[in-house]
Amino acid sequence: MAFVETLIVGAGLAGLRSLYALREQGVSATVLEASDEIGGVWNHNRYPGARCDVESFDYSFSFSSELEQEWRWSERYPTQPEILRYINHVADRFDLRRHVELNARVEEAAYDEQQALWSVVTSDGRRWTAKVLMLCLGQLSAPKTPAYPGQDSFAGQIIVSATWPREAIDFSGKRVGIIGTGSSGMQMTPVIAETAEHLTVFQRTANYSLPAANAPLTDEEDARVKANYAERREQIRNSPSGLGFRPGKVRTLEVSADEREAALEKSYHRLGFGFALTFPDILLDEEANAVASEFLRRKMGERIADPALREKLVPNDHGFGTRRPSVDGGYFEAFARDNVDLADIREHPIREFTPEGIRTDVGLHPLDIVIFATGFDAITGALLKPRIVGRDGQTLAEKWADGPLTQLGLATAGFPNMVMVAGPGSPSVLSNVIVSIEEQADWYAAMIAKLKADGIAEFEATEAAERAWTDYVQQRAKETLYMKTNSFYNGGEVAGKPRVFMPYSGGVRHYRLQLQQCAADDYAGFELRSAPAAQQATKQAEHA
Ligand code: N01
Repeated sequence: MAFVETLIVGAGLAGLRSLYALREQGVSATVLEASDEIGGVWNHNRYPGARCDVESFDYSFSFSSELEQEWRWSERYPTQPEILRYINHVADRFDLRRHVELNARVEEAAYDEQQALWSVVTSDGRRWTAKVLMLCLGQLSAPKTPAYPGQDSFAGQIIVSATWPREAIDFSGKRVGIIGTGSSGMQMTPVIAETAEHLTVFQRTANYSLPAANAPLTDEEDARVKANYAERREQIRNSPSGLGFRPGKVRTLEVSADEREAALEKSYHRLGFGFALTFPDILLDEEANAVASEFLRRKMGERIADPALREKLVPNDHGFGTRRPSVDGGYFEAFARDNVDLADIREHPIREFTPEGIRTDVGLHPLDIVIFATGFDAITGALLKPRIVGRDGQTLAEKWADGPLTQLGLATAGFPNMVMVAGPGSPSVLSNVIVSIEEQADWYAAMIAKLKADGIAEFEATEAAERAWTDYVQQRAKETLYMKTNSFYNGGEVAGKPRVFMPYSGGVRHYRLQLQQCAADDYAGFELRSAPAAQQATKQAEHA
């Protein structure tokens, strides 16, 4: 049984960055990774067209100016292979790999209250013990796949976008079906359409999307950004979602219709996700949101020539931004091709799979390959996959049965010496997640090193603090339009999941200030104990 000061679970961006931060603070750490490769979601989501919709310069680590200067991104929005190369480069460049155990899927982590130690078992029976357990499991990493009647009888191939096979799939001569029209489905559609004999996109909910305006990065642009990288990073850290965009100052309806149109037009072409910040109230006020939504509907409509198709592909059941919009590279245009069709499964649901394909109530779609681009059990899904047992034998799944409870998105009461990165109660999916990861990783590393130096055996979020923070997260969400629509922000993506708003919507800057304040107040909201609570209780009982 190997002992390590901190055991990190997951070798994606969060796990590797946390490992680096801990090592810098002199804390030993090992990362357990289920896969045979590092990279997390960027290792698994290898579907054609997979790409990040945050700009390359900003979807990267800021902890090393040498790294920033050395690495050359090739496009404005990085592809999955390029991000995976970057992650591998970082692992080698900073000698992180030797602290990563691959093929180590954590089945169970249990807290020994007397020893204040986490004991972790992987699926192949290996065991580790650690003072601190750090969960870096991802927010969109537990794939959600439907189970249709007859699915097993399908004679063709079923592929899940989030666990895409490593070997190349040849779509030529194949009839392909994609189920799901979130970012994954929208990204892969135009790419697969180019080679497939026929492509059917099965849409349940139409999604907002902006054109990606992707382009190769020129040497001039690369040099310009690298000359002022520190300034750019500062701007990013102080922008609401960690993307560098500052919200406009004037409210939507305070300007004339012409000015409004001009402002929306400008951000539509230049900003990608910044579109939501053209005016400060687009995600806060229904009237403002209706204006932005209408503008985007018109823009999407202009990309679809066929009026019947336009009616179906343009969303009309929710406001822009209340669900995660997409940034696409030719999604709507793909439907103009002769080999691409839309199947509206809201109107005509999928009844069953047959050996030949998918049957809806209007007939059979003959298919050779079906792709599930059906998303994830978001934010809590991956955290609840392993059996995590805290004090008094309580599991994390039991503790969070009515929704996640966290002190500052960091930790939960009853699970001492356990923290999570980019989990519920933190900006996570509402931010450029690398910004959130770096913020938390450095904060945790400083905290763990300090508590070690101070001889603290156990730290634990208090119930009062986690209740207060979780209520505050809900209250901030109520100031927005995010609860108006079912989405993976609020548990609406999985039947039976508690409907609570999970990410913190107050922005990365405000979140950072909260973390700083917590540390300055001697880790307010946490109990710090020089000996484990259980040992203290035993001693008290002996002396009684
Ligand atoms: O998943 P999603 P995703 N039958 O949940 C449909 C990040 N990401 O993998 O809305 C039929 O958005 C579902 O329909 P509905 C990014 O944060 C980023 O696409 O439930 N359909 C929806 O259309 C993104 O937002 C990038 O009615 C079913 C789709 O599947 C997040 O990951 C790229 C269904 C799921 O959409 C998730 O994106 C990719 C069923 N049973 C992902 N179940 C970039 O950076 C679900 N659906 C660009």
